[in-house]
Amino acid sequence: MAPSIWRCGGFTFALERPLVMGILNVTPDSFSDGGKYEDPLVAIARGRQIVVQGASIIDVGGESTRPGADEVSIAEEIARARPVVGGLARELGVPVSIDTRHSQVAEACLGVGAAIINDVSGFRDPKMVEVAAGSDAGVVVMHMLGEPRTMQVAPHYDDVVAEVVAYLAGQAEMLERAGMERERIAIDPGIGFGKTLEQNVELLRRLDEIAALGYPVLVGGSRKSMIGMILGETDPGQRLEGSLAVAAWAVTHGADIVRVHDVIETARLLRVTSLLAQEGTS
Ligand code: HH2
Repeated sequence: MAPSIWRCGGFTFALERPLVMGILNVTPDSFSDGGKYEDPLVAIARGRQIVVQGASIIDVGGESTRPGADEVSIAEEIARARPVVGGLARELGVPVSIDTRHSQVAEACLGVGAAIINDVSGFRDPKMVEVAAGSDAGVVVMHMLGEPRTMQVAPHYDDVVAEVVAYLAGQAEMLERAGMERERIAIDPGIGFGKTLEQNVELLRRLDEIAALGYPVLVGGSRKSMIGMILGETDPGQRLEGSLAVAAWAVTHGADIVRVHDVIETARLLRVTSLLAQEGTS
């Protein structure tokens, strides 16, 4: 059955229409917005701006997980993310999410008001499970094959959708066994995380099989290389139309949340798709 709410700390989303999660990377090396928001004051100003533009969630990341990215120290990741999460959580009326694979970073950011843990490694680390279960935060469980440094080296699946579905179902059940309420859990197929173009396309085509698990579904295709490959476009800043196409496809095939760089454009797109999806509007 389709989920009706997603509970994230003190916030509860009624999943009546799709939500925009605005990306705010406070890193020097993210594939699209790296280096733009390293100054916490600039990052906080950008956070405010994307809420005005229509973001219902701000996702702050202090480590790039692009293919081949080098790892940063935990201390550095906390130093980058915590002031921005804290600043935004204090002043904004929307939940702030921390995009991290590291339990210490999640814990530090929950301490300053983060309402969501977005873990691209899908809560594989028992310490991350402990931190999440001991909080009231919402979580995003994402599928990634291996780890960012090597994930794009010849990824192989017999059936990518079946394997991603089984993984997400298993991790979500594990979180529930650890004491987390079901209504706090969202799932994400992890576009671009250990997947070829064909495998990403297959996941989007069969998104309904992921949605059938009954958790809110998040899709993050924004400006990713799958769009670059389809359009022959190497500059991530020139992938807007492709990103909008992926967002429109995702929300009409079961996604509840889209994670995007281009917030105002996506919010406007979703106003149209949401109206078209409503019954009895003609
Ligand atoms: N993609 C990225 C990072 N975090 N989280 C979720 N839940 N889903 C995603 O698809 C996802 C994510 C990668 O994109 P970005 O943050 O723009 O780049 P980088 O990892 O280089 O910082």
